[in-house]
Amino acid sequence: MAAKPKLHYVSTRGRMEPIRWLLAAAGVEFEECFVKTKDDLTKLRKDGFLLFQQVPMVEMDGMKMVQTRAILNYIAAKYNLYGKDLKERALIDMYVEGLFDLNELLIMHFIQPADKKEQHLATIVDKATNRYFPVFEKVLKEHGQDFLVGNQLSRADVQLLEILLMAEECKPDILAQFPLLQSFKARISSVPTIKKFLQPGSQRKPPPRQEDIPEIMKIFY
Ligand code: GSN
Repeated sequence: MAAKPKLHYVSTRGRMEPIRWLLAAAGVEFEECFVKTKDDLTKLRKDGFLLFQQVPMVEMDGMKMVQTRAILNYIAAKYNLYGKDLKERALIDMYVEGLFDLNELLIMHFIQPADKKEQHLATIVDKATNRYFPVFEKVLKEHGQDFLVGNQLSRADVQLLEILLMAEECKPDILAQFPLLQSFKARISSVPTIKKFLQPGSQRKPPPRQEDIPEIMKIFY
């Protein structure tokens, strides 16, 4: 049996969380090797394991893969979560890249200083509800299907669900004006592999706590 993918990153969500989500959705078990100190990161670099001296890094199929998007592309293609032809793939890429932009805002929210949080939240809510969520609500309305692309589960569904849940952590009623996103959330959450990942005790990470941020910053800067 092939070895389980091994994920090298800090024990927070950050850039690794979409990778955890995608592997989980694909039903792939994985191991995590947490970078806990700057020395841990230095060791990975000295061992020549990090192409650009950065994590996330995923050991998988004999490769030491870096660059979040490259890793996600590989997993999506390998586990048939990347559309059935080039046009579906292009659509999935567009959706996913939009979601990455929103994800960047959400990730930054958790590390905002207390006096900037409110203003940052207003930006998130504005961008989520006026730019990103209407796109996906419209897609679902127009084709009337259960999944975003090609009527089958893809990485775009997995990443959208991840973002919807994160956005709700920032503002619990953020989906109020989006009935189809609400039913999408319920539907994708009940896909068996994803349902399992959403249960307590899985490798899904909680939102970072403010008090953990300085330790994480020390590792990378
Ligand atoms: O998407 C990617 O994997 C890369 N384009 C960026 C990876 C990255 O920035 N990794 C950070 C830690 S995760 N936080 O944002 C990192 O390894 N920083 C240390 C460094 O020397 O850049």
